[in-house]
Amino acid sequence: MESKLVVALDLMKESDVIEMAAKIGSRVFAIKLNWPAILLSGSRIIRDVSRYSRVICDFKVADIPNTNSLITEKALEMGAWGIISHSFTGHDSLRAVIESAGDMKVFSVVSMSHPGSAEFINPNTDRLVEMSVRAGASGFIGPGNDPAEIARIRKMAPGKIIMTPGVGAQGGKAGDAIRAGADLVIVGRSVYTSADPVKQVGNLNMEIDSSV
Ligand code: OMP
Repeated sequence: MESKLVVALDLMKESDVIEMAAKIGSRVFAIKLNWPAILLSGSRIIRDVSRYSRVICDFKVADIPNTNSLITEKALEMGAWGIISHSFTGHDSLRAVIESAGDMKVFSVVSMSHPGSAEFINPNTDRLVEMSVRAGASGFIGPGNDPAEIARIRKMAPGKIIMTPGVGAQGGKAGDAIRAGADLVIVGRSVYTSADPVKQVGNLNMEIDSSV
């Protein structure tokens, strides 16, 4: 069975990212790169990590349509498989990401895993889901540490890919997220700070497989 695990490599050293990607790349669905890795290494790290696994660019794109297009075109040029965009900036902004994404999947953030998400994002989750479906997003980011919320988003958007961070260091369990309807589970610290990341990936893959 293909892995449903996405590992977030929020490491601050280029050689650490590449070393970890080489170790775990063939055992995961994708590797997610966020600003920590990109700011230190430059966008070429997207291409370098793509040698080992699909890459999802977690840029949380959140700007006017023109700027969003420029950011998305860069991710596409560097060979990313997917990109994460905010959606609270509105239909035109998200649409610019989708129109510039080529073959890349676009994941729209509709609910987050940290407590502050309750202030502004969560009260608008349903509207964000509806608008993202209308704009043509491939899927969503939802909170892996809140299975009930994943289940709600699943019902609102059948057929879309739900990717869920918040597992491990933020308290969620991979199996719970999958049972609630997640397609892919994002895990960062509990893999890359583990004494044996390859074993940890194996354990998470087993937990996920036994929950499907
Ligand atoms: P760990 O908490 O170390 O497992 O990392 C989680 C990863 O998922 C980090 O790269 C976060 O930036 C990202 N993330 C969240 O933690 N919460 C969210 O609501 C959304 C994301 C994300 O979009 O990936």
